[in-house]
Amino acid sequence: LTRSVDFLISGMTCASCVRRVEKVIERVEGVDEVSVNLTLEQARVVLQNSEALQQKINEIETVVNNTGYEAKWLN
Ligand code: 9UX
Repeated sequence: LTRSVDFLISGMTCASCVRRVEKVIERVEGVDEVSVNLTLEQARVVLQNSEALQQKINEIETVVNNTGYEAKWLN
């Protein structure tokens, strides 16, 4: 079972930014798929369903923020 979660990602200005954000999110345990759209400034993340879903969302925000961008969960 998986869940799709969307984030607003601020601060990306080129395709390399997009790849950088995708890579750091991909490394989070429990993440199955990541797709970042530069124009929409959004990331769509497919996560394995878990009872720690909110913690996973917080972790994704933190790794993106630590990479120099700003992620905000779109709930
Ligand atoms: Mo492109 Mo993004 O030269 O930080 S990688 S702007």
